[in-house]
Order: sequence, then C-alpha cells, then structure tokens
Amino acid sequence: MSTISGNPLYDAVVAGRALGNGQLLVTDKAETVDDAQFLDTAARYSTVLAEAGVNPGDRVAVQVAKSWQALALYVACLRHGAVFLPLNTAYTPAELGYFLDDAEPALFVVDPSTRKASEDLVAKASASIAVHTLDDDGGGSLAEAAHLAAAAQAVCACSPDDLAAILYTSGTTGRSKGAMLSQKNLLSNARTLVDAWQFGPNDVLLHALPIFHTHGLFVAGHCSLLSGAKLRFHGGFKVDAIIADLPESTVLMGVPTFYTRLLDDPRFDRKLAAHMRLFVSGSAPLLAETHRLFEERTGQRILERYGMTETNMNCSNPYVGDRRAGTVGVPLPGVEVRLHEADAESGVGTLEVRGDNVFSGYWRMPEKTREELAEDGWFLTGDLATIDADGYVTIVGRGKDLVISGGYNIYPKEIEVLLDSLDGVAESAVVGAPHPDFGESVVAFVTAEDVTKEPVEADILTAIADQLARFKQPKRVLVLPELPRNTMGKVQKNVLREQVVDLFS
Ligand code: MCA
Ligand code: AMP
Repeated sequence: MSTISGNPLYDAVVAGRALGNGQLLVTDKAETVDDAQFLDTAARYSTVLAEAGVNPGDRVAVQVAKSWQALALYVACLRHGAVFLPLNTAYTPAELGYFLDDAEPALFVVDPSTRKASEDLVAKASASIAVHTLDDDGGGSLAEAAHLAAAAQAVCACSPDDLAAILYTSGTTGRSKGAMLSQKNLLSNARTLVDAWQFGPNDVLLHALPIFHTHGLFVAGHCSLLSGAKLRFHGGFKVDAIIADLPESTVLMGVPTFYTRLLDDPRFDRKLAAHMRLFVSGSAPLLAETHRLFEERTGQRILERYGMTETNMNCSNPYVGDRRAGTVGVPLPGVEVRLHEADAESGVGTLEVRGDNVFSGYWRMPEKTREELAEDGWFLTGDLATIDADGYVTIVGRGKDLVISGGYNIYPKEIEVLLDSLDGVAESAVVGAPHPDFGESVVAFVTAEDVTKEPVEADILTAIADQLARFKQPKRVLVLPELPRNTMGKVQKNVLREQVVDLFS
C-alpha cells in the first residue's frame, strides 16, 4: 500500500505499520489481528462512511465498546477525512442528545443494544444523522455493510490543519466543549512521544485504557500504530488479565488507579515486571508515595507525564534521566510552558502551554476559545503549577472546579445543576474527596427545600441514575442545614472538602 496519499496522519499510520513484522495486536479474547487485516478493515469502513453520506469534514460520532474494530473505525475516519468524535460508553441517552445537537454528526455509530434509543435520539436531533452499529466483537450493521462494500475509496488528501477529531471535555459552566484537534496537533505530538519514549517495532504495549479519550486513543494508540509496535488489547483494566500479560509486554500506560491496583496485588513484583521497559502514568496526579512504593516493589520508576484533551501531551519525565516523583517532568520537545500570574512567594501560577500540539479551538464556541487560547498560541490550562530551576513542572492544584476520579474528569457544576433541579433539594455543592482507588471521588452536599423534609440520599441517587454517567454519580450524598459561604456569599468548597477528607479511608 502506498504511504504517500497526502493525508499526513493516515500516511503515518500506514508507514508506522510497515516498520513492524506485520502483526498488530492480540486481544484479551485471544484474537490476533495483523496489519493487513486492520488496514483493510479501515479501508472497508471508509467506504461504508461514504455510502452512509459522510463527506470529508463531517463528524462521525461513535459510542461503542472497546474493540480493535473500533480502533479501525478511527483509522477509517482519518482515511476518509472525516472528524472522529468518540463518546464515553458510560454516557446516558439524557447526556448524548447534547453532543448530537452540538456536533451535528453525519453518522452515529452505536452498540446494537442501544440502536433503538439512539434512533430515538437521532429523530429528535437538529441534523440528519445516519445510524450504524458495532458491537464489542466487531459485529453489527457497520461490519455487514463493510463486508458487502465495493472497492475501497481513495484515501482523502488532507491538509495538516484539517480536523481529525473532536473530543468533548466538560466545562466549568456545565456545558461540554468540543476540543477541535487537527491532523497537525495529533501527528506532531505522536511523533514527539514516539521519540521521547523510544517506541519501536520490538515494543508490545499493554493497552487497557478506554479508546474514547486522549490517553487511550492518541497517546497509547498513536505511539503503537506509528512505531510498528504491537498491542495486547484489553477491553478494560482487570488485574488478573494484566498480570497474565505483563511477561509478554514491554510498556504499560495507565491512570494512577492502574498502579495502585497492581501494588495491592502481591503477585505484582520485580520478576513479573522484569520484561517491561516502561510504565507511564497520567491523566491524574500520581502520588509520590505510589511512585516510591512502585520502585521499591519492581525496581522500576514510573514515568509520569502531563497533558490535556485540548493539548495532547505537554510535559514528560525523561525516558533517560531523572524521573522525579511528584513532578510531571519537563516540557516535551516543541512544547513551550510558562506560568501566568505566578505568585512571587510560592512561585505558583496557572500553567500556559504553546506548540503544534495545542488544539485549534472549541467547536462552535468562539468566545470560550478566545478566553482560553490566545491569538499568539498560548493556551491557559487552568492547572496550577510551579516550574523549578531545572524546568521540571509540578502540578500543585487546579484553578478550575474539577474532580478527577480514576482518570475521568468530572465537573461539579454539571452535577450541581441536576441536583438543584430535584424536588426537595434547595441547593447543592459537589466536591472531590480523597479515595484510595480512584484518587478522588465525587461527594455531593445538599440542603433541604423544606426543613421538615430532609432529602434522602438513596432517593437522590435514584432520581439522577438515568441522567448521569455512572462514574459521575456521587458516591455519597450528605445533607447539611446550609452550605458554608464566605462574606461574598460564595460557597466555600475548601470547607466542604475538609469535612470529607477521611470519608473513604
Ligand atoms: C468506574 N467507576 C467509576 C470509575 N470507573 N467511578 C468513578 N470514577 C471512575 N473512574 C464505577 C463503575 O461504574 C462501578 O460502579 C464502580 O465504579 C466500580 O467499577 P470497577 O469495575 O471497579 O471499575 P473499572 O471498570 O475497573 O474502571 C476503573 C478504571 C476506569 C479502570 C480506573 O475508570 C478507567 O479505565 N479509567 C481511565 C480513564 C481514562 O482513560 N482517562 C483518560 C482521560 P457500580 O459498581 O457502582 O455500578 S484523557 C486525559 O485525562 C488527559 C488527556 C490525559 O492527561 O491523559
Ligand atoms: P482532560 O480534560 O480529561 O484532558 O484532563 C486534563 C486534566 O487532567 C489536566 O488539566 C490536569 O488537571 C489533569 N492531569 C493530566 N495529567 C496529570 C498529571 N500527570 N498530574 C496531575 N494532573 C494531571
């Protein structure tokens, strides 16, 4: 297959696969897939996209279980010049309507089990949206159409500035924002990471992350696809399956929960990790203590890096050199960082980043884009950080009201709006409480509308069950006579956080 079709990211995938020995992956169901089968599947899917009326530049919304076919669908979108729009499988129909209205995709690919509900949603959407299905074994109408598909369409030529993907991130106002990622944003970062982390055809990446977010799709996905590496492709993170595959693998990428769960298992030791050359952690803060325990147990130092949906990866501890626990390392090549309004005494400021990795703006939100992305390319991350004399960046907190639970971002505002709308609830405040497994977990405080009728935790949880993805639902709902406020009337979330410091310990 030609590797110069004028579609930079797709060409890089094809060229990357040509570096390997022809094998692509083995799944946790023991299915093996080679490069030719994978690229042929992507080519067939791209024909189906065309047949479904998807034109280059159109969005393809995808809410399906993890499978290698779902990864091939991403590559099919690249090939076709369509904009891939992955959605968390935990989102409920109540949450999905927003994305369909906002993104106006030409096609929505869903699990067969949600076809009916998806068609109902599509019927209500403003745009005309086709529906296809894809299940976790690669079955469904997409596969059926691909089987019958005529010869593959030509690969769509794209410019580096053309959009490759839109990934939604929740917003502090409760409205999700679609981060527009161009071919250049993704490809530049992918190449930087392949180099920085020394990926090559001898690597076997143990892939247990979801593929609807930057971490699993772009960081883990691109590093392997573009370097000829192979994948051990797991549907999710299950400790037994990971332990079984570690001796066959060389790299694991995960959120801190992966590492704390592995450390909780006595089978995880130096011998089991001996074949591994790299453990990468990101998406949430890795406790320095976890870093230390991990080194004690395995003799290896976790490499922590820092990124965002809007920027891909910005900083990384060095592959060769000093990996400093508690820091996210130094800026990656081609990425600039600086602090906005740093405090003279503590040195803490809001981290800003600039580089080809930084997104092109929020989909159809020019004002939001202007607020966070300056014309000269600097993006205000909302993360509070310090930078030491050696250039190592430490994330010390967040200027944004955000909870990160098991690597998933949850914006309190979205939950508060829902809780406030419930009968019997006067007002609410949502905070993150330290959690031994998820790092942080969502806790809601509510006050009663009528002091004689105290809201009941179980009733509240039942009332929101269909409205919110499971991972966003509060693990506890606590009732207070009133919310603590400062003299300006602002809810003091720090006071609430103090009340739940030990709730899950
Ligand atoms: C599952 N549950 C959760 C979470 N995951 N609750 C809160 N936070 C979570 N993250 C719920 C389940 O619905 C279930 O609810 C209960 O918790 C226990 O589920 P369990 O089987 O233990 O969970 P799991 O399937 O093992 O999942 C845990 C996980 C997973 C492996 C940590 O959440 C995960 O893969 N997280 C990775 C997220 C990620 O990829 N983030 C990257 C974003 P119940 O039993 O009550 O029904 S990209 C990003 O952040 C930037 C760009 C970056 O820097 O990477
Ligand atoms: P997302 O919106 O899902 O892209 O999440 C990005 C956010 O995750 C960042 O703005 C940080 O707050 C957080 N994050 C990612 N990696 C790290 C890390 N290594 N340490 C601390 N926070 C991180």
